Amino acid sequence: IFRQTAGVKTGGPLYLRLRRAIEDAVTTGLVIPGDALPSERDIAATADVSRVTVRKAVQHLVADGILVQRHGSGTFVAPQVQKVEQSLSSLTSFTEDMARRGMNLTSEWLDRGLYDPSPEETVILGLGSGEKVARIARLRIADGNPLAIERASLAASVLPDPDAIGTSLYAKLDETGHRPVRAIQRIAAVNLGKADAELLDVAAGVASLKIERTSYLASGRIVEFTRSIYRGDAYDFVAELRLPA
Ligand code: 16G
Repeated sequence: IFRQTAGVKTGGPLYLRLRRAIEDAVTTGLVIPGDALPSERDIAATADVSRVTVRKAVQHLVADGILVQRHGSGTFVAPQVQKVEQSLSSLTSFTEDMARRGMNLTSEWLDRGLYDPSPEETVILGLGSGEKVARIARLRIADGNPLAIERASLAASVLPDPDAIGTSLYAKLDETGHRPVRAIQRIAAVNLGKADAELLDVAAGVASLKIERTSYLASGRIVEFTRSIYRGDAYDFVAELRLPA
């Protein structure tokens, strides 16, 4: 790969050509996720460019989520995630979304339990005095790729035993007659902090999507307040727009 860029004097900045060569190698499967990149010095020698050029190309690829740097062990080809197209017009659960796509879903528990609510949770969920909040936080993984971190808060009266959720929160809520029928969802761009980036297996600072979902029961009561971080390189959110009536 690196030799392709050596000795070529035309065609734009060297670091961009090196970057393109590495990106092409990933896209065409010449190198695969988990492969280690040679050292900066070796790449510089093979490609006949300076180490500064190599560093710049690598930095760009890390920021794009194509490579990942692990402290002390080097630079690797990052897991490549096939983009998920997600409709913004139906109120579905993660489990249902993945099942429809034939993807294999696993979740890693980050937290679950009953807690004293924060003032924000008390207000949003309309908690009675002394009522606890059920918090469940999960890393959601599809076909082995971490796609999202979801942190949900529900009234303890709705979810008295957060440990009893199987794989799907919505399936559990369905069982107990608390499945939401409507939700307001807010999406904003954020750059990943270090801890979340590590969980999602991408570089800190990579663009991602912060999603807040407030879900309602038919009675109008808010049943769920969830803050999620979705990988920006893994999702396309799609909405159908119509002329205003
Ligand atoms: C979706 C929802 C999340 C909900 C979860 C339930 C977004 C951004 N989030 O991922 O609010 O808690 O589904 O999924 O869409 P589950 O039934 O698989 O646990």
